[in-house]
Amino acid sequence: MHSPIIKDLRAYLDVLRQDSDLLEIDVEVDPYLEIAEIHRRVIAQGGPALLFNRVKGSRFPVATNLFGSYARMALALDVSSLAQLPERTGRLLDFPQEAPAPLLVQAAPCQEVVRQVPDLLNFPFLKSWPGDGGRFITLPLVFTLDPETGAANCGMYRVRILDDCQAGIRWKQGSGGFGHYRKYAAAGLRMPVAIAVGAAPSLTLAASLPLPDPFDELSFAGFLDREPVEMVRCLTSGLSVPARSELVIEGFIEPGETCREGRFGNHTGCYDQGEEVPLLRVSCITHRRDPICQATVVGSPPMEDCYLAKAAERLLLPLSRRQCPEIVDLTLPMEGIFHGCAVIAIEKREAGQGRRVLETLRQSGWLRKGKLLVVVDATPDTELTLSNAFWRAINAARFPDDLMLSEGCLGIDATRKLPEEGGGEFEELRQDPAVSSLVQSRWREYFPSP
Ligand SMILES: Cc1cc2nc3c(=O)[nH]c(=O)nc-3n(C[C@H](O)[C@H](O)[C@H](O)COP(=O)(O)O)c2cc1C
Ligand SMILES: [Mn+2]
Repeated sequence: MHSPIIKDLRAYLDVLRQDSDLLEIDVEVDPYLEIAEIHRRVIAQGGPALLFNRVKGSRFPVATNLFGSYARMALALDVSSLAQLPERTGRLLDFPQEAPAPLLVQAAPCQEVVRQVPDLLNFPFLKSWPGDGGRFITLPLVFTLDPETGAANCGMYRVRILDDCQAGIRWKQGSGGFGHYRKYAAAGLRMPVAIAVGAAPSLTLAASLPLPDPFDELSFAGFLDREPVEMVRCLTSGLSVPARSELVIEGFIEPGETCREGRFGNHTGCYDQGEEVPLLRVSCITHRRDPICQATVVGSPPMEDCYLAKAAERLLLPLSRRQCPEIVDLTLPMEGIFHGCAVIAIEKREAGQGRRVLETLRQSGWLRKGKLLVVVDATPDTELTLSNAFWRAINAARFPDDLMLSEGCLGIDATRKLPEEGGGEFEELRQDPAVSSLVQSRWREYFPSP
């Protein structure tokens, strides 16, 4: 017994509408800065998802802030709370065969309209900050293939619009897209790329997840949806894209061709200066008859991407538990921008365990690039909050003994130290149960109601 599956962006918009968590704005707004500023103010007030129906210079609407709260992130993944997510990935780890392979279909909504002559500038992509180099696709699903194995990758890498038929793709070193790109470049081959905009929430989230092998984004999204993702062949390349997406940009990267992509106002609160990135030459654009362009605005936290990160945190926790079974919970502070910072609560039983967890997490897995990793003791019956973790950490860590400084990362073993680690005895503060129940039963005597 499940609610209907959210198969695409518009199905999700309907769910938001029913939940009265979508605000439609019908006056004309400008995709240059104005939409971003409205979005920023709404998210700061904990406001609803936004659908801008009349966007200056384009026939197509823009949807933003669709994931910008805990409630919406849960709604998007069809759970009543994000706390239910670890169980879902736990199940996937136990039964990987339950992740359905994507399904290739013949006819697709995303190909209702075909534009042989690319006209990127007719679409309402946003410029968010005054110093941004131009307009960007901020929630793109970038599809590539490994030229050696044929394996597909879907990653979220921002795309800079250069003109009607050219764009820059900024996939960082270490990302799936970059790995593919390097292989095409080394072989001197042109690289097909397809960019989907506006897809089912499960797919959008999967594109942003640092999923380790052997999980791929499409099967993972299919697993979350309990249904295979429907894919369709691109018209100008051998790639496949989600059939129910709103808009697809197909193109190629010619060997050696790059462009400058920045500047871009980022979640550090400052502009990325931008770098030389591969140049995408668009071969065609396809879309639904009435495509809705999903976008987000990046800036100082908490912004919408922070809630994607919180969902990622819950979904990836079981992976860390596989690495280190003593891990009970972990939390990624929003200020750490995704996995920049993690507080990891462990059940400590033996000397050196805190340091070993740090070493393991640094070696491999989705937290390996964290800048600040803090291991604390798990507190039974209390949720791992930042305040709680900070209190534990600042009191239990000994400096510099518990610091582990390595290239790019500060690890802190803030677990309480056992006697063999040079620590003292410790005993949790706990009231005498007899006194506790006495006070409980006499409460009315101390504070009689008037
Ligand atoms: C809103 C948003 C924007 C992002 N922008 C970029 C980006 O421009 N470049 C990049 O390499 N990663 C970016 N990421 C992070 C990647 O999506 C993330 O690392 C993901 O794991 C990439 O998929 P991959 O593991 O298949 O490479 C962004 C994530 C989000 C949520
Ligand atoms: Mn990947």
